[in-house]
Amino acid sequence: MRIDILTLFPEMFTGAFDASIIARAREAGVLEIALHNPRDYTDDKHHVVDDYAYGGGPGMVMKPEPIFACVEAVQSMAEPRGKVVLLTPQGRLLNHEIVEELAAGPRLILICGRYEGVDERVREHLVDDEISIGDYVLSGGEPAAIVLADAIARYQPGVLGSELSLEEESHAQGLLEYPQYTRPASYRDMAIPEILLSGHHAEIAKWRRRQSILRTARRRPDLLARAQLTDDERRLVEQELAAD
Ligand code: 6GU
Repeated sequence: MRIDILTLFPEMFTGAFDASIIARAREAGVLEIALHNPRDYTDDKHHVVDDYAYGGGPGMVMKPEPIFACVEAVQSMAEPRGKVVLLTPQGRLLNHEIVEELAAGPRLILICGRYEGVDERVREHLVDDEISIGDYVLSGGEPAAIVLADAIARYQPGVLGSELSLEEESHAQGLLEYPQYTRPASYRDMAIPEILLSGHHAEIAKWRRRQSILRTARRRPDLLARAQLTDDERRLVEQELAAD
């Protein structure tokens, strides 16, 4: 998969993309990430990328011409053209399903919004989708692009150690992950749950499923409503929550 990122601050990405999972995906050749600066697509002497808002008001607005020129140049660099996504707090709230959807395509073009906004014509005539990573405001879309690229990288084949880790982890089944422990089995008088030392794989799987369900019920009831639970599991949740 190829991800092109348009940003006025490409230096914000060094580090994030040169370590851990994303670096591994890039080295393995399953993920290509290219950074592009709309400032390089201006044709005036001062490379101006923003201007005052028509109608007045505080803050600068990103000009349309450098963004259109940059996206069009990037689209002509490779096939297919790729979905154009604007990162903005006004976008669809990012979740597991949206990551899967965006990770499935061979190409994605991300535009990082900056300043107080982006000329509306970019939204209306260039962008296919708008994504937000939460209900708070960042000073720009760059951290959100890093979040999205990281989440997408984990869906590329061969990136994770085991394909099972994807299916097991939080949100894949609509549930939060069960508690994890590693050695030592007892640390400062804090012992791990006995069951994990039993060697009974079926019992351990049952315990983990139960922990996932109860943890989700207590922390994220909104997720549990959509998760696929058996009638027995629904009853378990009712009993346990009643006892809280
Ligand atoms: Cl994608 N951009 C900005 N500027 N702020 C955000 C965001 C994106 N998602 C949440 N807050």
